[in-house]
Amino acid sequence: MASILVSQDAGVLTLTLNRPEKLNAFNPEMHQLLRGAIERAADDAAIRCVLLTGAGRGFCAGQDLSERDVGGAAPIDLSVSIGSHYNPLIRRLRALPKPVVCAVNGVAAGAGANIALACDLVLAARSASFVQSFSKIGLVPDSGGTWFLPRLVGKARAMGLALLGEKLSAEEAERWGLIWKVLDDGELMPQASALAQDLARGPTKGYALLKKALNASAGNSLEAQLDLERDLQREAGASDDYREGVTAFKEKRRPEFKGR
Ligand code: LHQ
Repeated sequence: MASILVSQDAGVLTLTLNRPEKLNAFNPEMHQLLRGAIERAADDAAIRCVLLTGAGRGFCAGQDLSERDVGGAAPIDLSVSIGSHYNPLIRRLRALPKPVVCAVNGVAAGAGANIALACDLVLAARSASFVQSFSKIGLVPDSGGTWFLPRLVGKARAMGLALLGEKLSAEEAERWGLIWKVLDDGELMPQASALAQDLARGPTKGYALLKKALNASAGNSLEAQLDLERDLQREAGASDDYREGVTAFKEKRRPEFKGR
């Protein structure tokens, strides 16, 4: 069985992490397949939204620990897999010029939690949970965790999550503003797919630009952000979809966006 399942429908590329017996923990093959699928999403204009989820009862338990041999005399250099796999994945998700919806179907732990947080809209099943499990094995939150957490929930909660490594329920995650929405378990995939399909019918170019603006804002002054908004709006205003949006508004009909 492939460790990533890929399917394409109605402009949505659905990627399912598929090592359910390991709660979809990452091994090198899974990284490689996910990388290929995200590159395909970037290159193919027919794909206008990506939906990421997991098979079985977990979303993703981070790095596969059963593949780590920590018994040798020399320590393992963890920066190698971070540099070659995890960091490029986070950068690729953030830079993808299309919305990425994450449907967290079960526990999201370690890098698995932070990969979810790197997506643009995070939905979670009511039974799902988020765990910064790194401290339980003596590690530091990675895959952007130390960047996303304080920005999403504030320093106090970020520090609590990181130090204690306790499970945060999906409902609490929603209340804290860590994720977009919690849904009943049976509703997660139907609603996530419907949302992804809605986004795939949207003004993809405009979405790419607004994603760029929001992702840049954490590192910008208001002055710099105002300049960036001006420049991105110039680009958005030159899109076919802006023309279609205004025309449809005046004609009192639904717009038919082409994504460019
Ligand atoms: C697993 C795993 C797993 C293998 C559950 N591996 N089998 C990046 C780069 C470089 C280096 C280091 O790290 C990183 C990033 C990271 O992600 S580090 C953090 C790695 N992940 C963890 O520490 C999480 C470890 N897992 C857990 O704490 C628990 O399994 C969670 C909280 C995720 C779920 O707990 P439960 O619902 O009680 O399930 P379980 O523990 O019974 O797990 C079910 C099965 O999945 C079990 O196998 P078994 O054969 O006994 O049924 C686990 O061994 C396996 N599994 N996580 N990461």
